[in-house]
Amino acid sequence: MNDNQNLFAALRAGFPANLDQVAIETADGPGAPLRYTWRDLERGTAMIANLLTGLLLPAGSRIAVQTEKSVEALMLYLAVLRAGYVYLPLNTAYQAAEIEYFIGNAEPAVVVCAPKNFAWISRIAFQAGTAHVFTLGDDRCGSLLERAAHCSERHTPAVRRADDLAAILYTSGTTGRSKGAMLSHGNMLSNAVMLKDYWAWQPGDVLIHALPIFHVHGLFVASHGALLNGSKMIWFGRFDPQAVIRRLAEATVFMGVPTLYVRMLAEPTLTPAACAHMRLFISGSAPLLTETFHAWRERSGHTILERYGMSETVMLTSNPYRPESARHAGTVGFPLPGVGLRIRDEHDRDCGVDEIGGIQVRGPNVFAGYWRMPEKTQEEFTADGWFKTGDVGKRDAEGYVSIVGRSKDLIISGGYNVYPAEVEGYLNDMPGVAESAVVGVPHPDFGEVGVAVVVARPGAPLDGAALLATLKQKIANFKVPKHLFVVDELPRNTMGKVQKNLLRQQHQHLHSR
Ligand code: MCA
Ligand code: AMP
Repeated sequence: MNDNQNLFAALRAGFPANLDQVAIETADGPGAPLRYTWRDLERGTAMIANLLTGLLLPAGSRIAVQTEKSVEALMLYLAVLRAGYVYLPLNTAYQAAEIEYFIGNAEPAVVVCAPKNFAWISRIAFQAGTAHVFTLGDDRCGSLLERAAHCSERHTPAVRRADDLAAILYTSGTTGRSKGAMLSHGNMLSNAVMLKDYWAWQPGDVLIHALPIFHVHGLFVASHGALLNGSKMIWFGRFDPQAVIRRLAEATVFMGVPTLYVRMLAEPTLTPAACAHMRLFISGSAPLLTETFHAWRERSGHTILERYGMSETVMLTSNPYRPESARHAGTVGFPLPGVGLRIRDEHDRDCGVDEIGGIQVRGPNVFAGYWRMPEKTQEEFTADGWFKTGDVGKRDAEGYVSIVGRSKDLIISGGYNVYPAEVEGYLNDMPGVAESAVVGVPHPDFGEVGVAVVVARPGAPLDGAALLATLKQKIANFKVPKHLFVVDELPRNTMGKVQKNLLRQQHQHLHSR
C-alpha cells in the first residue's frame, strides 16, 4: 500500500500515461509559445528537487520564492513539495521592508529571487541566516536552473504525512503584522481531489492560467486542478484580456478574480462564439457583482460559477456545477463536500435563515495555525475547533451562502488583500503626519480600492501627492491608496474611535462610472 500523502506524488499520479503530450504552452513572455511536455515537468521538478535535497537542509526548511511568473517557477513549487520542504510564495510587488519581515519571520533556509533583485534580497536573506540564495528569471536564466542542470532527472518524492507542512502563505493581519498560514499536504490534497469531482474536471479539459502564482487561487486551485486532471494549461505570465479571449477557442476552463471578468467584458471580441468551446468560468477571491454576473451571461452565453475561499482554508463553498441555472448571482453557493460551515450571531448562537452572522468553518482543508503565533491561532479558532473566517454572511432557505461583509478591517482590491492598519502604520510614520485612516471604496475595475484620509501635525504642511509617492517606494504598489485627502480631523464616535463608515460614505462615489 502506498501511504505517501505527498501532494506532489498525488499530482504526479494525475499526469497522463503519454508523457510526451504538451502539459503547458506559454502564451506570452520570452520565446512564446514554449511547449513543456509532462515529461519536462517530471524531469524539471526532479532536477530541482535533487538540487534542494543535495543542500542537506534541515527537515521542515522553508523555501521562500519571489520571482516573476514562469513555468520554471511552477516547477520550483512542485519540486519543493516533491523534496518535502515548505514552499513560501511572495507577491512580486513586495518591497524591501515587506520582504525583510517575511524572511525574518519565516527564516527560510533557501531564498529564490529574480536576478535583478539579487543584490538587495540576498543581503536581507543572509542577514537573517538564510544559507542559500538562488536566482530565477522569467526567461529560464539564473543560478537555480544552472545548478539544477547538473542534477539527476530521477527523484523519488519524499514521504509525507497528511498533516506535514507543505506551504506557508502570509496573509496580512488586522494589527498590520502579517501572519503565515500553515497549510499541510493534506489540506491542499483533500481540497484538490474534492474540487476535481465537484467542478467535473474531465478528459480533454484545457485551462487558461492567467493568475499570479503566489496565492491560493493561481498556485493551488488553478494549477492543482489542471495537474491532477492531467490537463493542458495555456500559460499567461500577465493577464491580457484580448489575448485571453483569443485563446478561449482552445480552452475549456478559466479561473479569475472579478477584475479579470470586468476587463474581458470591456472587449468587443467577447461573444458567445468566442466562448463556444468553453465549459466553465470560475470566479473568486473577491465579491463578483451581480451586474458582472448578468453581463457575462449575456455576452458569453455562460454562467460564471462563483466560489469562496481563504488562504487559511483553500476552497470553502461553491455554486453548483450542474445545472448552470442553479448558480445564483451574489452568492458563493454551498459548503463544499467535507467542509463544515456555520453562521453565528454575536451571542454565539446559530443564525436562522437569512440572518446575518460570522462565518465559521472546519474540515480537512482548514489550516493548522499561524506560523509561530500560537496565541493568534488560538484567538481565531472557537473552543470547539471552528475557524473564524472574519467574513460576515447569511444562508438563504435553499442553503446558498452569501457574503455580506467582513468583521476584519480589510480591503480586497483586484483580488489582492490590503490591510488598512498596515498602510496607516506607514503613513503615520511619515514626517508631518499626525494620524491617518484608510478605507475601501467601490471601484469599477478593482472592485474596491483604498482611500487615505490624513491629518497633519500642527504647523506641518502636507503634500498628499508626495505622501503617496513615498508610500509607493515603501510598500507593494497595490496597497498604495488611489487617493489621499488631507483633513483637519478624523470623525470619531463618543468612545474616540475613528468612524470609518462615515469616511467610506463620504468617498463612496469617488470612482463612480
Ligand atoms: C495592480 N495595481 C493594483 C492592483 N493590481 N491596485 C490595486 N489592486 C490591484 N489588484 C496597481 C498597479 O501597480 C498600477 O499602479 C495600477 O494599479 C494599475 O495597474 P494595472 O496595470 O491595471 O494592473 P495589472 O498589472 O493589470 O494587474 C491587475 C490584475 C492583478 C491583473 C487584476 O491585480 C491580478 O492579477 N490580480 C489577481 C490577484 C489574485 O490572484 N488574487 C487571488 C488571491 P501604478 O499605476 O501606480 O504603477 S487568493 C484568494 O484571495 C483566496 C484564497 C481565494 O478565494 O482565491
Ligand atoms: P485571502 O486570505 O487573501 O486568501 O483572502 C480571503 C478572503 O477573500 C476571504 O476571507 C473573503 O473575504 C474573500 N473572498 C474570497 N472569495 C470570495 C468571494 N467569492 N466573494 C467574496 N469574498 C471572497
